[in-house]
Amino acid sequence: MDYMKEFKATAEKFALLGNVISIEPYGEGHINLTLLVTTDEKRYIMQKMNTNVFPDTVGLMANICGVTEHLRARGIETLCVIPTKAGERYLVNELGSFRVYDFIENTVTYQKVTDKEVFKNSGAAFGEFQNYLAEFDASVLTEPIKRFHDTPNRFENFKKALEADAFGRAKECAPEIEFVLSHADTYGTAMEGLADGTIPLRVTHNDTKLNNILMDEASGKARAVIDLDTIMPGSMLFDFGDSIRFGASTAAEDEKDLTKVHFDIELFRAYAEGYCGAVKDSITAREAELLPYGAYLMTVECGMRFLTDYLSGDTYFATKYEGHNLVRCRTQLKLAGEIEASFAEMGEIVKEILA
Ligand code: ADP
Ligand code: GN1
Ligand code: MG
Repeated sequence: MDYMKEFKATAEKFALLGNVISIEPYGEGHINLTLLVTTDEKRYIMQKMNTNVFPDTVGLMANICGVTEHLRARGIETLCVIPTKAGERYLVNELGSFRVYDFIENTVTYQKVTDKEVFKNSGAAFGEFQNYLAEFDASVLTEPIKRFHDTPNRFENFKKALEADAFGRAKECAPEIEFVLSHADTYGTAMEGLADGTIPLRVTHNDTKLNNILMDEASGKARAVIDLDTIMPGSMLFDFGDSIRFGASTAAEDEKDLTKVHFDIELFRAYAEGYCGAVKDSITAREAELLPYGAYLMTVECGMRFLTDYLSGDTYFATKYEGHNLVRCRTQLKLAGEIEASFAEMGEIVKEILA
């Protein structure tokens, strides 16, 4: 696709500095179409928002503007929404719904951990982000996706997709289906704890993978937490767990060679040091006890979601080839099994850190 031709007129509707000289696809997100827009003065990120996943664009952009204004007022670097020339937060035209952010320069996002220290820094940053959200008035937020980390509900959706088997793909994934079905009794703990009050309901990010944080190119310290679409009430277990799911693996989320995919307990330790160090004053004993479970839950849930999407014909996550979601599902289920087998050791590490 000629991205410049397709999206130039759209980009020019925003209050950009300079003239647009190029537009190209950017990053590795699975949900929005992310474009790097370069003008003769500076760079921007323009996103065609995924309105199937996030139908309430008004509420979504209000959440993002509310949270980023709260952060900016405290001197914390964050996404900066660039309005349209007409002063709107986003633009709807015949191509879709678009928003623009300043490009945060001199930063990198990692698709895989290459340095333990950088991963620890990301843990500290997501923990601090949790602290900032705790000060934020949750009553002004809308819930962009209902039941986002309600794993038992995800399991019900998985079973419906399996039952329908609309693309005849179930026969290719018997071991994965068996794994998800046989772990059914492990999915309820977080939702039960939130319902009975033994786990505090907090405002959380809910999508804390390593490529949703910008790290300073030079120092390896975190600069800004991004991808703020899923900020809503949730549990600390979700934020901690999702970072471990993605980052404490020895391979990429879509590695095809499963012999390369392992849960790395030393990466878990590094992240836990960063994260727990930041939230030590607010984390409850029950949350601390369940951090290893949170890592397992987010991993098995993500595996189940990739499998559901594969069975349903790949309509939710962006895929680059047929079978991409199944490849992703396999890495997640392998990791989930290894994490489950490491609960005792992980628990000791958390205890040591919080002692
Ligand atoms: P998705 O919801 O599809 O995951 P993201 O908002 O996470 O989309 O953006 C995809 C990628 O684009 C990020 O992982 C990051 O690499 C890059 N990115 C997004 N926003 C910015 C920004 N403001 N500055 C620099 N890079 C960004
Ligand atoms: C999606 O948007 P992105 O690519 O950062 C997904 C997460 C999954 C993740 C798996 C809104 O995150 O929930 O954990 O893919 N986001 C949404 O990599 O569904
Ligand atoms: Mg993202």
